Amino acid sequence: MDSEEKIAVRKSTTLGCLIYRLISTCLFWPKLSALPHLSRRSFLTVAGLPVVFGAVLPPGVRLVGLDTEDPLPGKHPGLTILNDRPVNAETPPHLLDQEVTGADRLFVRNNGIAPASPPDDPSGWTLRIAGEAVPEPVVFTLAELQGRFTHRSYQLTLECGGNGRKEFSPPATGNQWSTGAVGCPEWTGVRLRDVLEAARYDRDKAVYIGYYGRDTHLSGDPDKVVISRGVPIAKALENETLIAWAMNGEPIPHLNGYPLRLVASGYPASVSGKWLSEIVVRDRVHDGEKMNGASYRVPCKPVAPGAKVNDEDMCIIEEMPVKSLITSPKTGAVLTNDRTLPIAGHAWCGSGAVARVEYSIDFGSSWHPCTLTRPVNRYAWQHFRARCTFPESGYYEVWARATDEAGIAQPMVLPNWNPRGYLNNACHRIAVKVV
Ligand SMILES: Nc1nc2c(c(=O)[nH]1)N[C@H]1C(S)=C(S)[C@@H](COP(=O)(O)O)O[C@H]1N2
Ligand SMILES: [Mo]
Repeated sequence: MDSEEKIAVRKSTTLGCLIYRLISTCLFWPKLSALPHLSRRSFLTVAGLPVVFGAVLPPGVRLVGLDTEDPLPGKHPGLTILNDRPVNAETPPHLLDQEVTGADRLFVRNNGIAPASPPDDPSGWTLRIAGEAVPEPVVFTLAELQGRFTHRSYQLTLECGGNGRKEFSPPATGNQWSTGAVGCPEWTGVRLRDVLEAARYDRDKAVYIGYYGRDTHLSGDPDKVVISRGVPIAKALENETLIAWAMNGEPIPHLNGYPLRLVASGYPASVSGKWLSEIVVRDRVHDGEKMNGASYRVPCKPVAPGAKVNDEDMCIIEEMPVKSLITSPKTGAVLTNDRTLPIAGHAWCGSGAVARVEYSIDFGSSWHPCTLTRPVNRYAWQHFRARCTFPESGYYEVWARATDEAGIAQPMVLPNWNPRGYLNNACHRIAVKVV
């Protein structure tokens, strides 16, 4: 997306916000009109100037000059906004060129509306543990979770199952993510396992867990669940499955689930419930919102692009496939005095580690090794580097390809078409001009 397009998106986003706010403020107008005396509007100023006709400004109309509200509070201005209601924004590759993703750079994927008034003091936030495989529901406050259980910190990669959806043909509905619905910050919290044990969950009955969060459905209906997904109990009990309150040592950004969220890395990030209020330990596969139909499910066996697939032939996505991203240089780099170019990026996969990353400058005819770090802990992304040498001036592409420990490599072209456009792990490519 060039900068002009981005401005257009920002503008329509702002307009969307404006209309939405206008409608919601109108709903509250009876309350405002009940106020005695003149509305404050007559005394409004904008940038130090009195709003001359402020007293007759229709209720609910926001002054354009005041419209400085940030659609992505706490986020880097370089994120690409895909949607503003619900908020969805992805991170361009070059902004992910940090070993540990900055909290301001982690993508945002909301299915509903984030809780309206995040608590200043979250210590009283509650998490309930319930479900068929828990003898008696138990409620913990955040302060109790923090006081009672051992704190753990891990770098954990989160990737939306729909990252890369944009490439699907025939296209898949949903956010048209390109490459940026991924990141790997450091998370701090307690092990879900420790908390489930404290709630005396039944090992023989437990099959799956499911989460609930405090966001609200787009319809505004308080009884409608936005999303309630989960993981098999074995995944829930892994050391790295956390109930987290911090990202990079600070409270989790509001848009990423402040003050408490689940982080179960390696699976599509949709299992990592935000604004976490409840975990149920189920005696069956969790059947919450977005566990069924085409949501986060793919055909159990490959199908032809565009095929219609019956519900019973769809399987829940579990481990994410091996993938990599070139984060430096930015695509479109121009080399002037030199024919060598250092490249860098990250590689990750949903289970085990990435065994190697290679790069190609001749459209995949030959591949050259990159250096690759070991993950600092399971599910942390790994970092690769290489120095490309170009034989002559002209247009090139640098392609990167990761291979997991099982020997499975990223495909060059879009793999396994599926109705909702999940799991695109095709190789990332950047353009380079050598002059
Ligand atoms: N409560 C709640 N949890 C949620 C979601 C949501 O909409 N509501 N979105 C899910 C999806 S689809 C993804 S990809 C991740 C995104 O996490 P992030 O916004 O922190 O990057 O959160 C998951 N957890
Ligand atoms: Mo997602």
